[in-house]
Amino acid sequence: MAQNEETSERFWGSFHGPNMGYIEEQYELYKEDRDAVDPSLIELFDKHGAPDWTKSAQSPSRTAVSEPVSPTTDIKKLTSAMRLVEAIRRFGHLEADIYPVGHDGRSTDMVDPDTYGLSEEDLRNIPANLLWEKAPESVNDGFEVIQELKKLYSGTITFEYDHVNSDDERAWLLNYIESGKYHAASSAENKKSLLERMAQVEGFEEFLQKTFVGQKRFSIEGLESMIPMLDRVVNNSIDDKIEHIMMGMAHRGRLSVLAHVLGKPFDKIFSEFHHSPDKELIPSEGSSGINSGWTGDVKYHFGATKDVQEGNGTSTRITLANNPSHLEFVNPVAEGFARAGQDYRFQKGYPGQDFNKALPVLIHGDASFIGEGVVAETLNFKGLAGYQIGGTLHIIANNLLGYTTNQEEGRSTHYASDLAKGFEIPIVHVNADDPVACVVAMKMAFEYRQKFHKDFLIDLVGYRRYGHNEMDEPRATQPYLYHEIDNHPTAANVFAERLQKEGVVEEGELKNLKNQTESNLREIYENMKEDDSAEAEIKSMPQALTNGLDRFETAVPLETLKRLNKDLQSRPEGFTVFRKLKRILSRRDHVLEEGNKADWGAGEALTYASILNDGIPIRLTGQDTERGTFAHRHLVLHDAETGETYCPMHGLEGVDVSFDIRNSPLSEAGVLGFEYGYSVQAPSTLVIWEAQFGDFANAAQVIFDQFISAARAKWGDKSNMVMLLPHGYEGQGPEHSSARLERFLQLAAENNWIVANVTSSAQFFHLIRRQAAMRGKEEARPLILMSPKSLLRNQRVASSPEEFSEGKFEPLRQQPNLKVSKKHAKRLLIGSGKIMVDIEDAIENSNEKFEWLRVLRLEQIYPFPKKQLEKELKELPNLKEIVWVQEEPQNMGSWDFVDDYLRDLLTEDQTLRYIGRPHRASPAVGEPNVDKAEQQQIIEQAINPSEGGDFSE
Ligand SMILES: Cc1ncc(C[n+]2csc(CCOP(=O)(O)OP(=O)(O)O)c2C)c(N)n1
Repeated sequence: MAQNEETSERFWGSFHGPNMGYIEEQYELYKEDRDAVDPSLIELFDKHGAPDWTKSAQSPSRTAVSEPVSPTTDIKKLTSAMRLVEAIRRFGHLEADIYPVGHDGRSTDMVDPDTYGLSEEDLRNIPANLLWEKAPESVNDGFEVIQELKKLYSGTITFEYDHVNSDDERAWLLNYIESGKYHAASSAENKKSLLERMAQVEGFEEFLQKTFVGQKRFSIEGLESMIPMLDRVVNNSIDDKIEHIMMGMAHRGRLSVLAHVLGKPFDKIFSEFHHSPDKELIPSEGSSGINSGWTGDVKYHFGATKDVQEGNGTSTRITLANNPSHLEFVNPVAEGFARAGQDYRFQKGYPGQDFNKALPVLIHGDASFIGEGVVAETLNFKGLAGYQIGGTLHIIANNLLGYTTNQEEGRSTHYASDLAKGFEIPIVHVNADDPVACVVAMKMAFEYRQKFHKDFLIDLVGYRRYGHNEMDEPRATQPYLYHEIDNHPTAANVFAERLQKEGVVEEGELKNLKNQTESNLREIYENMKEDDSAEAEIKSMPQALTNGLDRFETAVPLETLKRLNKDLQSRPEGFTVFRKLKRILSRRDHVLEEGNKADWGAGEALTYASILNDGIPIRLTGQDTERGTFAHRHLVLHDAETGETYCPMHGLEGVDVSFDIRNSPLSEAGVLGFEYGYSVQAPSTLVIWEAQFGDFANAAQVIFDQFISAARAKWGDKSNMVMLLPHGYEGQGPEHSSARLERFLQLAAENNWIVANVTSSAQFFHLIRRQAAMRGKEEARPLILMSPKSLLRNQRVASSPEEFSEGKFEPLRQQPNLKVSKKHAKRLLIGSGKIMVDIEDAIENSNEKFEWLRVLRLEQIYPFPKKQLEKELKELPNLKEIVWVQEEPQNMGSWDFVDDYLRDLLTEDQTLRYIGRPHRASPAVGEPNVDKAEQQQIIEQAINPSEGGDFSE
């Protein structure tokens, strides 16, 4: 007999007498109109089907009429009790003991028997197993069921999983909670070592407080249990042979995490409080390094790595990502780290993925988790094939406050964690004063992640013993809360007292443990050979970054390119490409034949194919990137008959590395952070992110500002990732014209990145191949590329086969198709991107000879090719003026950036002039005709000899 039937039979078997008649009647009604019966009965009939006796030939209800009425069988009471049980499971958290301080007094009637009209006697009359199928032996009746379930759901740990839709997961969670597994008594030994750990954490923070009076450290105090929780993650990861733990967290408690989890040496931490220069301090065992760039960062932003070696030869590496002040933006970065750690890229096609290779752990603030949108963007990755990482463990370091802002001012939800519900993430709320419960919560989180490969969230509820930082006075803004905190014993004290009561430790144990910690730290501190008199050392960027990028060879033999193109043009047998697309793609068949040219789409495909052919994996993502926003790419084909997909990059003969192309979710900050993180952790892979239109990238400004442009200088993190930002004035209005080039140029310094705007498919080919070639090297740096829109279909940017098979990227490029008369040149017209193609067009369509005009394209704006331009200028003996031309308004584009460089190169009798749109508040006009007229005016001015004076000899 199936288990369900058995359960239902047992269930119906408990009804006697008149109740059977009532039930039967109700069941008939339910069959006719389910809404006509009490909801509790609907639930019952849905679950157990028809009452057993109605199935047999003889209706026992009639024969049983004379049986005595038992209160046990009062169906109303029973269903009410069942509703109460369900309410405890769903709402028990509302009256759980999860607040060490600051409980706002909120509770709920939903878990009160009175609400259901149930007395103790009513409940005692119901057999336990009617209410709770798997009730422990010791639980005898309904009343005890309620008591026991309240202990499970409303103690110092509580659960929310009603929003999880999967039956399997719900059953697992329910079983985990109700089997008592989670609250199984910890051994005395475990409790003792937990106390020892709590004493170390508290002792460390107190030592810093006493020794470095008034210095910021964003102490963990009030949430000390976070450390044993992380210990649990590390130990479980080692047991499960997880290779990487990738952590992201903000300032709160970071020094404690660095010291206790990442093994950052105490003396290193102390020396940073002295503001003394970096010393050659030896990392503690396994701690393999603390990153640093040449301008550095404040101590509570640095990350670290630590290798934990196991006896059996396996090892787990713990990485804490460097973190900027901007809260929560590290989340997608750490997720990108994890995905990079899980992907196997040395195989054809998409990369293989092993969730067990990397486990991400994110620690959030309670105010920022609910407040910062990037959190939602990150949570949204969890089920997406290109981004999922088999589950992240989230901890909210919930201290009830955000700076000086109270919870009710900071969010509209009941819990800080409520955002996670929409993503069906199970949530545990746990009282930070109960380290046993905290560790148990983490054990559950870990097991769930390993079983279902999905996210899990722990809301660690504690408080903040000091102000936002240790110099802040919180009593000015939260006097009541801090009155309570001031009178509240530390978590270690609360725990020690409990263990004393349980007879696990003696009185004074905690004091001894803390004395040990204190004397250990004092010894380390006193033995530090600090040299406070040492001059502050101003460091500079590595030599490699100052070298020219010229040394990378990027040409590819024509034969190789032809072979790759042939493979790109083939399809698996029987694959039907959509008719219209087939025609478009077939144009690429002959692009490498003599006399032909490869347009942007063909050149781009050859670029990626040749990089893969060099053994370098590629990950290319963005909104609608598989097809390309402007329908030029088509690197994922859809069989017109079966809908199956095929990526031509996966069919390249002899290529054994992955090409991971993905349409991204609609996000910029989240996805860019993810790709950046991926590129840092997978330095030998070329990571490319594409914005749909260039200026949508400004929704990811924090990632550009805090990570991509500055991470190397602050932290030493290297990335060679590419960002493709469509840019160009084509009459599409304010948000579809400019990629806000000026912002990237303003951030350009110390060779932090390359900013380019190229005008041929071969230039793109060499530039991107150069990015790939610098992978993992000291020269590595990101590339910001203004990518084309209308030029994608313009034959003027198509390149001949030799342009791919010879030469390299040219930062400064001659205007094609213009006869050059260096001797007669009076005006040097210089500009960047699409406007130069428009000018090429205008020159060709003009009757003018243009002997007086020299035109150069600045294809790499940063680093500015000063030497090449100097050389050019030397060859123009009669030059009168340099004219910068751009299609962007004067307060945008490159003008402000190039102005200084160009002015520096002028001789006394030369002038510098700007031609372009005037200063504007909005980047482009809305009306296409106006845009066209403006563009025409700029072009005419640029090539009109009378503009700017008479040049006649
Ligand atoms: C994006 C961003 N906005 C504002 C701040 C300024 N700030 C620093 S800490 C803080 C409060 C954070 O509260 P919470 O997330 O609860 O973390 P806690 O500091 O309380 O641990 C604020 C507003 C910031 N660092 N980052």
